[in-house]
Amino acid sequence: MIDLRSDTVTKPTKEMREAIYTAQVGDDVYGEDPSIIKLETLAAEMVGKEAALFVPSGTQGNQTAVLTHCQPGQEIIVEAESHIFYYEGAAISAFAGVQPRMVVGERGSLAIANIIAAIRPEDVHFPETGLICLENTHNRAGGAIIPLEDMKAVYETAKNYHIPVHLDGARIFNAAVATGISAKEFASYTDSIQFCLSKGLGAPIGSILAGDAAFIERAHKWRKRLGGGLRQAGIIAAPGIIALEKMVDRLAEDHENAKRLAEGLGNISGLHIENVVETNIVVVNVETLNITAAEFVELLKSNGILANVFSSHSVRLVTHFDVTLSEIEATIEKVQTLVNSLK
Ligand code: TLP
Repeated sequence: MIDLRSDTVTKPTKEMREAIYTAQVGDDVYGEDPSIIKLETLAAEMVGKEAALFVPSGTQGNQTAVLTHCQPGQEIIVEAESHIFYYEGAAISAFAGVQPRMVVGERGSLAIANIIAAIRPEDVHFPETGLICLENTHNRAGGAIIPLEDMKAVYETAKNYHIPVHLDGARIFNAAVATGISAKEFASYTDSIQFCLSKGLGAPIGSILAGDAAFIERAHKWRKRLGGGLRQAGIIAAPGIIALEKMVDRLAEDHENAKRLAEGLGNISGLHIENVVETNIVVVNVETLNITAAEFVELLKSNGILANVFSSHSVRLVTHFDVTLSEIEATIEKVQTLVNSLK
């Protein structure tokens, strides 16, 4: 099977597995796990924040951030198709007791005028705006990169209104590698950032939440409340260290493969590439084939290719470490044959 469902499917490398075996561990709830301390120190440094906290998943990292920044009864500004809103089971409302204020973005970027229009003035009827969330790269905008200037403008606006900014940077290193702008620079226009070790960077488990020292201290308590206080967590931090030290630069290969995939699929009559491919996500529309995305995904599967339904007529394919260029070429050929058979 050629698995293009997500970069979350990557398996740990041999070096990561060896690191797991030999990891120095301690009880992290007592703050005594040397591998966790090493990972958090490295991670904080890489995104230019005072402190970092290891969390088991990106979702828990985002939710811990919302819980730490906000009070129940507040409203948070989110892009209308952001992961925090779209894919996290309404956890912001269920756990943090905040409601989302959706702002429709342009390729994931929020216009300043739309943010200002969404910020609540003081009024007895209104919730307070407690947080602005950004996502870079933006998953449902097809891995779009939010330009650094846009992040800066949002951050400056937020500061004027004394509202914190959280970045869901699950794939911030994809943005960094694609632009040559460091993750640290992107993160400088945020109060907190969550990024994933377990996507393109190939670690089996884990994400990082980073921010200033006081924020991370409070986040620590929320992580515990959510059940994310882990004991000998060095076992899972060890591959995360390798992910950060060795797996960042190679993301460029995934981006090249995604561009080749989009080019190959885009040349097949009946298929339309919906997104501008900037990183590792390709969104293919199949509507003109008179077939639904779910049906197309089933056909792909019976031809040895795994992809995800993205909307009624579009399918998402994600390139990653465990897919080679020759598998990308094979995918293009198989899809061509499949589409021919439908005509
Ligand atoms: N995204 C997954 C699915 O949940 C949709 C995927 O396959 O792309 N932020 C962003 C932008 C993400 O794309 C994801 C995962 C997360 C947060 C959550 O990370 P995990 O899966 O570790 O909870």
